[in-house]
Amino acid sequence: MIHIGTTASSGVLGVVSTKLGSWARGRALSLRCAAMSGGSARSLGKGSPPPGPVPEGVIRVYSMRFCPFAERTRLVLNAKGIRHEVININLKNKPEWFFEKNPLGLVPVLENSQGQLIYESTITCEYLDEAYPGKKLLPDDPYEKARQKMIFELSSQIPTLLICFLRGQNKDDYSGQKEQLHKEFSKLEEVLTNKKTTFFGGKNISMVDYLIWPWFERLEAVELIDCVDHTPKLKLWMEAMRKDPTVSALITDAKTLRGFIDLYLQNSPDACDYGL
Ligand SMILES: N[C@@H](CCC(=O)N[C@@H](CS)C(=O)NCC(=O)O)C(=O)O
Repeated sequence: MIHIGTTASSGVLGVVSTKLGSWARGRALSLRCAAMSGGSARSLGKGSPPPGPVPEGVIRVYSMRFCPFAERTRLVLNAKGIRHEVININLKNKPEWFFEKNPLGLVPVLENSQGQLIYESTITCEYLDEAYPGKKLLPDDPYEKARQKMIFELSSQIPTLLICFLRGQNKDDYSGQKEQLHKEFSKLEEVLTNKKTTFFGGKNISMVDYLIWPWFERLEAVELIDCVDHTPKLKLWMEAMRKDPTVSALITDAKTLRGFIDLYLQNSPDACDYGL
């Protein structure tokens, strides 16, 4: 476990682990280590010195505590128990050197000890699944893998719609936009209905669940949780997701998310460190 930055959270699973058996305790511990890998450190901004090389045996993720895209990468890192460190970036006051990590200036970015850089959340997740041993999150079977990717594509309008809501764009067409979101959720409901499984990839949680989840985590904060009222299977999926130890270790409560969102929309340089 490695800390970067000036603060780190206390273990969120500390209390839980005392009530569990040895296997579960070991699992909870590894999750706690992952959760404590610097994910709650203050962000680095303009003028901060570039971080040194990544130590051997560790992978670094440039992240931001509230970023749904970076959350995908962090979920995969934690689900696979990969030793990693987190460097949070102040996205409203980016360090100059950050563009050398990703010319697009976006998080997440992975950096390994060979200095290789990987950006774009879905690419980082697939890279981690392929490059690291342990639990495989994407199926080996080419058709099943393709199916996961198709389901992911079915969800691809959701981020844009939610971001529109957040920014208060098209306020005059609020109900039209909500209807659109309903339709997007219905597509996912149909998948779960046809598959007859709790998760999108089958009876166990897998890559596609982790990729889609961060948007559903934010529904309450953006006051759109009623958009799943007509999709009971999706609701059950959300419940099951919340119970997954990897997911629950990274959940941010709706009030904190709202606090961050308000500052972020005001372009406040304090947004990314909200609550620290
Ligand atoms: N397509 C990218 C999107 C990543 C993204 O938009 N990240 C946001 C934070 S949630 C960001 O870095 N924003 C900084 C900016 O827009 O300048 C991915 O999937 O990784």
